[in-house]
Amino acid sequence: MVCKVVVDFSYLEAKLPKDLVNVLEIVYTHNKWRRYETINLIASENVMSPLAEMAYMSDMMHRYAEGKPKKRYYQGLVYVDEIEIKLMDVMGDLFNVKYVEPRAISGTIANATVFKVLGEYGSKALIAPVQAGSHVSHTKYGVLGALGIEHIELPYDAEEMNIDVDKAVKLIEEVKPKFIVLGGSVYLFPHPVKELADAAHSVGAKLVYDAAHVLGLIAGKRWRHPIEHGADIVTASTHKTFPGPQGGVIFTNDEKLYKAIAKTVFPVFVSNHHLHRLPATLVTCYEMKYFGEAYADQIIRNARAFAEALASEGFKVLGEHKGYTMSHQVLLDVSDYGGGAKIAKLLEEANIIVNKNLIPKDPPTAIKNPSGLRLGVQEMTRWGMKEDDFREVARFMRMVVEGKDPSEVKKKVIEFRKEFTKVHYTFDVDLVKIDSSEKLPLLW
Ligand code: DSN
Repeated sequence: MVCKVVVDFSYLEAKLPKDLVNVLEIVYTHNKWRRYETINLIASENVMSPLAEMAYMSDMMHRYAEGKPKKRYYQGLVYVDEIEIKLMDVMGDLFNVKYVEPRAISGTIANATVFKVLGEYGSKALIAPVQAGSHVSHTKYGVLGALGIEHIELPYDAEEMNIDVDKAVKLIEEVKPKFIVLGGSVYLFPHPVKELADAAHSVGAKLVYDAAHVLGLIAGKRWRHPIEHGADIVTASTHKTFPGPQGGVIFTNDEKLYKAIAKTVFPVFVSNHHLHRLPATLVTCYEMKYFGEAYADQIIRNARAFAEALASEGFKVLGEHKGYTMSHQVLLDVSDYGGGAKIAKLLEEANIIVNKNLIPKDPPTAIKNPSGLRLGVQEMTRWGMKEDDFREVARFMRMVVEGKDPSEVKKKVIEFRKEFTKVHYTFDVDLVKIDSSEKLPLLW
């Protein structure tokens, strides 16, 4: 696909009200900036391939499909049903699981569904601690709290940067929770699924693993499969290391749990499930079937190389004693440079997009100006970057923290980014050939 299109705004201005053209200009400017001129290191984002985007931009986005395939409350869904059934099959094969529930429209809705199935008002749940990366939906501040389920944190081992297994097993035996939640949003090393699943099952509890961030690494066989290690249910979103459209999904091998999940996602948390994401998710499943291992492999290599390069450039990179990272993420302590809020803003001025993040040494109250930055390599890997390219990104980042004018670094970033305009790890087809002389008013 030809990615860059010259949009003829003077043509649009002649045809449309000015305010409307302004809307299109804002979208166009966003697309140009975020898609082609920035180095995106937000660990929870990615881009779809042009193929998946083509499948996404369909009439299905206008339709309603409450209920399960072939048992809908609306007519007109013959082809939606075909896609949804196929998606459940193909995703089940890709992830080697029996039951796939694709109707959760986000990772948070997937978690809400599962927590409601497993707990009730007043139940207890043991949750990975914030330092070990739990997501807000796992906590008393998010859907867990909204459901009235008691949030009890698992103990943390600062040296291992992970859950303290011995203390966690004791706590599970003592509390006898309804369920335990592992996985999350900020973690470098795999959580101890097997050890805690055994302990959970011995007291009749279920283990839920939130694989939102690592779903693509699991598909590419570069991250321990939570269900193969004893988790009862996996929840995830479909747009981080798994580079599909924004959405959620739930997996299990337990028929009884699956039936309860399917009855809860609709009608409790979702009515319509945003149908256009289903064919795009299916296209992404096929991409991950054929290219997922190579993609996940390069993500892991890039994350390690990036961490090492950042350390060589003088950054405090967390996890050195454990090889820095086993995921797509790298965590920095930038407190010496003025903290995460200040550095994230400066980097944005240089067209390097990151998010400030709490790191284990921070109190939860430091959320507005934590010590850390969370960096993810998955999107830039999809745009084709390799280890040496990430070494260059580390150099750009050093220039910024050492006081070089961010607008000067921005020029270098825009130039550097011109090498990476094609989505990799997908099928090589030209979907649209655009002759720039036609001046098509496309926005991407
Ligand atoms: N907030 C997202 C993240 O950045 O990890 C997850 O929903």
